Amino acid sequence: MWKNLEEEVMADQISGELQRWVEEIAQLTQPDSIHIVNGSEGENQTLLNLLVENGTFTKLNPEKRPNSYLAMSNPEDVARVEDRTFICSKEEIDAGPTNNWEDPVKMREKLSSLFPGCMKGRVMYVIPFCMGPENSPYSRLGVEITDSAYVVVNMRIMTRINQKVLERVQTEAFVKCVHSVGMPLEEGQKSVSWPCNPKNIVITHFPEEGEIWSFGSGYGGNALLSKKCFALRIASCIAKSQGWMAEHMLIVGITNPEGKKHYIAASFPSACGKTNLAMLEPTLPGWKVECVGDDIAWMFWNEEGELRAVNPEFGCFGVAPGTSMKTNKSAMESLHANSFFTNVAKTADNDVWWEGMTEEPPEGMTTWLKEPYDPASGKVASHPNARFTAPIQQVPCLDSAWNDPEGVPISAFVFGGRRASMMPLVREAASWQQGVFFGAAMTSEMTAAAKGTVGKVRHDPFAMLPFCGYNMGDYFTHWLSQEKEGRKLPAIFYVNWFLKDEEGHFVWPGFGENIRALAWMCNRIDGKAGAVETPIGLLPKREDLDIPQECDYGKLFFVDRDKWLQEAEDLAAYFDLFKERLPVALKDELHRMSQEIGSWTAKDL
Ligand code: TSX
Ligand code: MN
Repeated sequence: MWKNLEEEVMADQISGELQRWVEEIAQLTQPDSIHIVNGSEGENQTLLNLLVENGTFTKLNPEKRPNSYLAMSNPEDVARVEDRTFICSKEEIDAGPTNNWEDPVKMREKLSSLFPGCMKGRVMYVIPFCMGPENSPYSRLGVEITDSAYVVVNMRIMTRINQKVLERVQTEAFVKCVHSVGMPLEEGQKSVSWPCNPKNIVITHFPEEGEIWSFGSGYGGNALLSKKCFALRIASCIAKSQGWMAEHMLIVGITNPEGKKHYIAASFPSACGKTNLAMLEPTLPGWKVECVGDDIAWMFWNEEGELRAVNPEFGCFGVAPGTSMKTNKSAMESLHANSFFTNVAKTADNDVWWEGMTEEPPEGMTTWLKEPYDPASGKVASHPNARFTAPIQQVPCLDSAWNDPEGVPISAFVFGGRRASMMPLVREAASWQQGVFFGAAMTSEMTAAAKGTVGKVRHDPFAMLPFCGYNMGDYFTHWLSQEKEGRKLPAIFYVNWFLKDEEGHFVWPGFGENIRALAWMCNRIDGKAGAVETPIGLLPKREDLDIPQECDYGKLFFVDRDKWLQEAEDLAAYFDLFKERLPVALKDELHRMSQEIGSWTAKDL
């Protein structure tokens, strides 16, 4: 039964624990055949042809977008499903109040009802992958077993897959990832273009074993297990026990006109334009922003006490709608070829389109639901969570150190959120403890892009709410514990690009103009810019922040006492969720802030 697409014998290809585990999963899932993925060009082309043959992929117009493909998913399989995502630690308290917990024994029983025979009639692919630069002390290995060829070709863009990595996973430790679309085929039954099993979706993590099992979905973070499941949920658990950090952060290098460079890592909840910031085109002359990563950062302290960051990923899996030459030229250019698109619209000339790409939709499109597009219908052409998959090496503003095995040194963390009022444009934490408080207190107003009530404020500490693999209270403690003798602690900032005036107009131009706030941060790190102490942190001195003429400093930095007292009350209630696992330091920070705001009178900034 051991054969791959070329009918070779599997036992000749893999050995050790990998072989034992692959055999075990094959016994369980009963695939027709097994293919060990090596990442070669030829193998990739074979899979792409197969995906076109099966109707999963449509090849896009090679004149417009060479070597690129479009997939339309099952309409019931379009996003991550947080209510079917589980952390199965032995003790419920170790998953914490913000995760779904299930008893690992019970969950294994549930998996035993789902996985037997689930790959019948399909090929089982074994994908060895490396997260982070190869030959780096900071990289980690994984192997994903999947019955989805779509997953294989996407993983080939998103992670490092090659012969060398295949050899390494036979002798080195790796995270075990098992994935099935959950749709076995009867003898002679033909598959559908997007196989899945929406009613039985479950994405489950065993942090103590370092294992991930995912069933029923072929989409994004549910199926590309390297990303949210491994690089964030499981890696956050490993990082906690090994003293490093796995964060939901972009990484950029910012160079000032004198040529001095600082790397920053920044986290934002969804719908705040994180990918746009990762590829920012600065409007201030002489400033440069270069991209190391757009989603995840793994960070480690080196012997010199520097915090070094690597991007564990090898590609970008970004939200397409809203991406345009105006909002993100770099992203648009990185998609010119060798890219995949999922749930965007198809144009009459076999290219792609999504809401926001151009002001006017082109004529004669097919929507993500495979229907003719009618602009008068009021229905969208692309799904709001439609995605592009693009190789990171195609990002034009890619930083020269993007693949450095030693990582890049982090000078600052930036947290942010979308708030129409009261959160100033930018502020700096006066201490590490206050900075951790900033992260723990992160909030964002929901937009129409996500489900939920538009405008409702949602807590999303460190933008890790759905991605922390253990108790969030312990995660706060882990952040606080980074403050140690001999370490060059990064500065911590909090930004809000989304302030509005009384008429509901944005008071900050955002996008490339955000470099002005980033420049103030760099100047603060270099000791070249002043700040004013307030109860909510350090605000830029008027003369030290270069804002556009049409902007009003007073509107960008007004500290509304009543609103902040309300915010403090709300935060206290949120923090109560974590009970005895909430570090006292955060309670202290909140208490101090409330006290100071209560007796604060706005001084001239
Ligand atoms: O990504 C955004 N960023 C970060 C850019 C580096 N967006 C898009 C968010 C949706 C994902 C923004 N939207 C930003 C921003 O800084 N700011 C805004 C709000 C805004 C929208 C439109 C305008 C101004 C601000 N238009 C004009 O001023 C003409
Ligand atoms: Mn993300």
